[in-house]
Amino acid sequence: MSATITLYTHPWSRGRMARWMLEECGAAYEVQALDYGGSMKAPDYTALNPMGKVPAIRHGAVVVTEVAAICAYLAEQFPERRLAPPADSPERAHYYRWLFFAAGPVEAAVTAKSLGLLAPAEKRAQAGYGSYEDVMDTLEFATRQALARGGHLCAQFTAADLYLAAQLNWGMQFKTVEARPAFQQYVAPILQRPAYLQANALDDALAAQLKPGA
Ligand SMILES: N[C@@H](CCC(=O)N[C@@H](CS)C(=O)NCC(=O)O)C(=O)O
Repeated sequence: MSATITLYTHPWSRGRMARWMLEECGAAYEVQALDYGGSMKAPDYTALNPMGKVPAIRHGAVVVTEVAAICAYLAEQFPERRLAPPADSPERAHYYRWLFFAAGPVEAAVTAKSLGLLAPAEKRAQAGYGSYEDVMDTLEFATRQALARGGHLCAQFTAADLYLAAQLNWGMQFKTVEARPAFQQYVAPILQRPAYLQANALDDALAAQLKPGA
């Protein structure tokens, strides 16, 4: 792993998930903290991510945006960390299934719920997430299955657990995800991982350095 990795982030953002993944990988990386509405929307950053959002990573010549994609990419760049099931293993199916479910229907339903913009009952067939309740029930199915097999979505901890646990934890804190017992039991041990604690400590320290409102 020779090329430099740069993490573009804000300490109070989804960038926390990307940093957690970098810590899980044991990656050496530089951090570029951007401010909301300022450097995040400046031309030198929108040239990398036209969305003007964080996180993004630059790794040598490539740029990766979208937290789930960053997690999947890094898992493949650091195979020795075993953060994705082997490509030829049936476990890979669970990995893809729940990683994409979390990045798609979960993210969309939770955001829609928090904005009061959930699809009305007669339009649910057109919404990828269907209904908020169906998404919660499917998450209950996934987390119960994970708990029954040792606490993880696949045979071992993977980037899919990192991403789902981070989303559930964030959502339960902000009350956009119901605090169901299965969610709490699934998330609690994952949040004890040393890489999670280290990433949070680094982002808390970064937040303390930022000027108010940045
Ligand atoms: N789909 C993106 C969402 C990124 C996102 O919305 N980031 C927020 C911070 S959590 C952001 O940068 N907002 C600033 C803005 O839109 O101006 C991902 O998963 O990475």
